[in-house]
Amino acid sequence: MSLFKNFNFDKLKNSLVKTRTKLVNSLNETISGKALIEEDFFEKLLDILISSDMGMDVADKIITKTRIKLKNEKDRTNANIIRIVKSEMVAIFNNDKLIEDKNINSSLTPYVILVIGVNGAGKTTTIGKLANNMHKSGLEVVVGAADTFRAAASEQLNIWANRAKVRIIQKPGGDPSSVAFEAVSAAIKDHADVVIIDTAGRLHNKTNLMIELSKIKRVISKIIPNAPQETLLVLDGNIGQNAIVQADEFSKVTEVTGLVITKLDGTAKGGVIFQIFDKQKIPVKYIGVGEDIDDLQDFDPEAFVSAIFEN
Ligand SMILES: Nc1nc2c(ncn2[C@@H]2O[C@H](COP(=O)(O)OP(=O)(O)OP(=O)(O)O)[C@@H](O)[C@H]2O)c(=O)[nH]1
Ligand SMILES: [Mg+2]
Repeated sequence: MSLFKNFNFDKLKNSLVKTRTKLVNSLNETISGKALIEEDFFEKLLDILISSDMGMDVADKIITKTRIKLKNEKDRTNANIIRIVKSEMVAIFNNDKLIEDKNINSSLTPYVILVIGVNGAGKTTTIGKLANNMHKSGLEVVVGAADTFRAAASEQLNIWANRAKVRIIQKPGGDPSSVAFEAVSAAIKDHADVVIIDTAGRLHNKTNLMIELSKIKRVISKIIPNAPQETLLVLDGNIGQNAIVQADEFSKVTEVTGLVITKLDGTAKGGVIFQIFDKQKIPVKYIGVGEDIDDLQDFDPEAFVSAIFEN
């Protein structure tokens, strides 16, 4: 039984138009008409990479490695430089330990996914899209509306659950952990494959957040000892550096096993995904490329880099 694969290169390319326009146009301006690489080329390249929010460390890593590789290259054409830069961008994501297995081990079912993140990051929307993708790939999904803080939150998830044609467990005004408990119990009873639990983004402080998340986790693990098997942190791709701060904060509060970067369609700073990964070393599992139900894709570094460069 494998999790869905939702991937559409054209859609990805279209969603990254702002990031691409900024990065590729500046790059073309920098290299056009130059037969040989000049020293200041690398400085300009550094600026270009930083301007897409890749961050100084990542940009520096890419350039240092590109320079080293170029020393042994006979082909010093612009096309070849770009090829090396692209491969070094992809290499940022290379980490053997982080090669993820998206297969669900049937002995672990239901596979419980807890979704966390600040207010407005895109948690509920991501759950709707994820539930839809999984349902379409033949998995039985239950979603739990454990964001009981806001009356409209449950209704919003309900709309997504209807669209995705999956079951929802909700208890507006109730205790988040009891919703989580009921969602997992219902999934076991229904022999469902996956449970996805929505949580509130608005928590007054870190202590509250920690208490609530650990309570949810404790309650779930009473039913399934190794659950939740996945804790996805949803980060808004538009917020640049703040996403790093949020990832740090949430990692202090609870173990985060995967990242979802949303709203990449609205930003010219799509490079932030490199920086987040480089700093956190947590696999980026999915990316949000729009507001529609089909707009959640598997993250593939190679495709992502190609989509940034292809016109
Ligand atoms: N363009 C775009 N918009 C997105 C994406 N993901 C989410 N959104 C929008 O972001 C807004 C907030 O999304 P929600 O899913 O409600 O965010 P949330 O994290 O559940 O928010 P709270 O429940 O208030 O904590 C909505 O208007 C979504 O349509 C995306 O990938 N692209
Ligand atoms: Mg929500």
